[in-house]
Amino acid sequence: MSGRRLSIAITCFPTIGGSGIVATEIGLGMARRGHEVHFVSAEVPVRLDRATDGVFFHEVRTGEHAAIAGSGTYPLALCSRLVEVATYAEIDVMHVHYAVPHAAAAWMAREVIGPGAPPLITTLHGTDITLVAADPSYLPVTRHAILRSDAVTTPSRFLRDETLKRLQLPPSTPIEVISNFVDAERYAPGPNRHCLRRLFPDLGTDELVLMHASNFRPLKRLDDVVAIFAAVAATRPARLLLVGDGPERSRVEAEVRSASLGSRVALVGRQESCADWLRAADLFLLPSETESFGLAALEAMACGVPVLASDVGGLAEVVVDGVGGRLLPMGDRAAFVQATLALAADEDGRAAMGVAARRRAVEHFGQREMLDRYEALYRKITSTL
Ligand code: GMT
Repeated sequence: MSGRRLSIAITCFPTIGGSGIVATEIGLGMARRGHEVHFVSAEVPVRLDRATDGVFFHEVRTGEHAAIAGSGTYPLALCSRLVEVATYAEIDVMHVHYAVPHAAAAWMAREVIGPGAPPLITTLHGTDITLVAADPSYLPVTRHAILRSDAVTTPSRFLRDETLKRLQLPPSTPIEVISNFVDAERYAPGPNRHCLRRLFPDLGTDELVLMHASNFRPLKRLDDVVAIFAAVAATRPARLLLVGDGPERSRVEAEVRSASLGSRVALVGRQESCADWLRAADLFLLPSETESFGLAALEAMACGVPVLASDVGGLAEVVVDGVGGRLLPMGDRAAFVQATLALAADEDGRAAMGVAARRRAVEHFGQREMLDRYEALYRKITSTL
C-alpha cells in the first residue's frame, strides 16, 4: 500500500440491491488493499459473508421500547453508532451510500463529534434522489447533508445532473462521477447450462434462455418482461429465468401461471450472486422505467450476455446500442420482442455482441480502476481537512 493505512466507516442498506452491493465491494476492496473497514448497518450486508482480514461489522439496533416503537428512530440509532465507531476505531473517513437517511445520520454524527470529526463522502444511487425530490418531507435535511458532505459521488453523469436539478443545487456543486464496477473474474463467461436442468428438465439445446434479475419493484416493469417473453415463446422455443424477489413477485408468479407459462418460466428468488445464472442465459432483459446506472446490466455484460434495456437514465452510459446489447424505447414491448427475435435468429451476431459486452465491461468498468478512484478520493479529503 502506498500511503498510510486508513480506517474507513461504510454505511449502506444490507439487503440485495445495487447500492449495498457496490458499497460492500468497495469495503472489501479497501480491506484487500490493507485498510481497516468498519461496516455500520442494520444487518450484515448481503455480500459481506466472505471473511476478509481488516473488515469489521457494527450492527445498528433500534430500541424496542413501546414509546418509540414504529417512530422511525433508525437514523438516530445509526448516528449514535457512527459516533461510537468513529471515536473508538479512530475513523479517518465515513463513506455513506444512499442519501436517505444515511447522509443525514452521518452529518448528524459529525455534529455530535464536533471538531476532529471524520470527513464524509456521500455516494448517491438513484432512487434516493427521486424519493427526496418527490417527497418534500425529506428534502431540507437531505439537501443540507449533501451540501455539507466533503465529497459527493454518483455512478453516472445522468444521476449527477438529476441531483443538481432535482435538489436545486448550485450548478457548481462538486459531484464526482465514479462508475459502478464489476469483478470481472467472478463475473466472467463460461458454460453453465446444466444449472437449468432441474428447473427445466425438458430444456432443448436450441432453446433461447432469457433472464431478468432485480428487486421486483414496479419500476423494473416485470409485466413487460413477462409480456416480451410470452411473445418470443409464441414464435420459437424459449425459457425465462427470473432472479430476485420483491413487492411484485407474487403478482408476477400468478400472471405467469394464468398465462400457462409455468413450465417455461422459473422464479428462483433472491440469490447472493447472479454469476452462475447469467452464465446459463443467452440474453438479459432490463426494460426498467429508470435506472441511475443498471448494475444488473453490467454484471450480465461481464458474463458475456448481451443486454436488452430501456433507453433511460444512466443505462446509455453502460450499454452502447448495437455493441454489447440494445437500447430500446421504454415501454415499447414490440421493439423488445423484435430485437430479441432478431438476436435469437443470428447466432453469430449474438456471440459477437456477447464478446463486445464483456470487453466493454472489462475496459470501462473495471474494479481496480474504480477502487483507485475511491482510494484517491479518501486520501484527498483526509489530507485536506
Ligand atoms: O434498482 C433499485 O431499485 C435498487 C437501487 C439501490 O439502491 O440499490 O439501485 C440503484 O443503485 C444501483 C447502484 O448504484 C444502480 O445500479 C441502479 O440503477 C439504481 N436504481 C435506480 O436508479 C432505479
